[in-house]
Amino acid sequence: MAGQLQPGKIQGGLTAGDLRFGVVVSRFNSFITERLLAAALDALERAGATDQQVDVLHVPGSFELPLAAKKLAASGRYGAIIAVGCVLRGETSHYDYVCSETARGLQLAQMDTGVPVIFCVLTCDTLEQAIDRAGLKGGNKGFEAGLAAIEMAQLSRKLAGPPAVPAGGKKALRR
Ligand code: INI
Repeated sequence: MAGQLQPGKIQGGLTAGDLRFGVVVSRFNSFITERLLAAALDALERAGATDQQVDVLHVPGSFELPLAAKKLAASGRYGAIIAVGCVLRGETSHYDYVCSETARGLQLAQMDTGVPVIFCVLTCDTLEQAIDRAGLKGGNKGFEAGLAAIEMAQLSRKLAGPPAVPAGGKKALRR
């Protein structure tokens, strides 16, 4: 009969547990990125993470985020990496290159390593737009990134669990 299916639900929780997190932060536009960083750390702390579970690393600009994120991810020490940056449109096409390569590089970093890399890079036309997203009208994208890191780290750990399917089958991933 239709409507009886109760599919197994796989989801990551929002508690830090024993997971470790790496945060890589661009110094460029630090007025914004330090506010994003503070909110990301706030989210991790509220989820139960301690000083020993979080490492913060700074790089010159957003363009440098992917390499640092990949190295942190490849170290095997972290459940997730958060990449924090802010790119503001200028008068030339520089903005477009920095945005696209940063996004592409961060996606590659997580796909190559299998470690979640959270994209906390603002790409804005104006400083006002960035301020709105770093603690004003638009909330703080850093806090959202912290929560996303915890959820994806938890989820990745579940998905990496033993593939064995004992009796009870599809419920095996539900913990
Ligand atoms: N880096 C940023 O993070 N944001 C910017 O707005 C920005 N702009 O506009 O130039 C920027 N440039 C620096 C770039 O990320 C590299 O650090 C630099 O090109 C050296 O590789």
